[in-house]
Amino acid sequence: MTTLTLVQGDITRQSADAIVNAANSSLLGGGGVDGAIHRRGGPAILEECRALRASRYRNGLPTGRAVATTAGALDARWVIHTVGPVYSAGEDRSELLASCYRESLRVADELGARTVAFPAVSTGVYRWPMEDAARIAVETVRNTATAVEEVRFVLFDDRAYEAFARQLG
Ligand code: AR6
Repeated sequence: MTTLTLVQGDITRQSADAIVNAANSSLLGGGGVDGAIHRRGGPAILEECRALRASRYRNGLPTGRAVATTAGALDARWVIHTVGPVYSAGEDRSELLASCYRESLRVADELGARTVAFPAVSTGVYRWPMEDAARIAVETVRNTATAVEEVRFVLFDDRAYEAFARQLG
């Protein structure tokens, strides 16, 4: 049984077995959550990301997939990097966003993580409407079989927190 919880705040301040990063395919960092995770987690994370780019993901990590690295100086054992889709009004990319949550939980299960903290993937730079992103996130986690005991959504602002709270009911 997986418990879904909500927290408002900075995901880099969370204590969890795994912290999910809203990365991009390059795995080499960026703004938003990604920038914050690399800043606070320190260079060990980027080092492992570079090694992944030189081996398993020469062409980058595809959208909707997930891969784990060390969490460096964060209060976690692993960072799970996932690549959300850029929102498109003309094309339904919901399945790719759902895949980010499913794949991250699959990686978490492989690692044996019991608590996993997620940001609202794709809702920043990638412009996914918050209400819809919250629905996809919550529905997908509820419908995924996993040994993870707690999935914690860590929302940066009131608007995001309230959108996820409405979905949790
Ligand atoms: N903790 C929790 N949530 C945060 C934090 C934080 N420290 N910082 C931002 N958010 P984004 P994306 C929220 O843009 O849309 C990067 O450059 C933010 O308010 O981080 O998936 C990557 O390298 C928003 O609700 O990720 C990619 O190029 C949510 O986290 C691209 O952005 C996601 O915003 C990925 O874009």
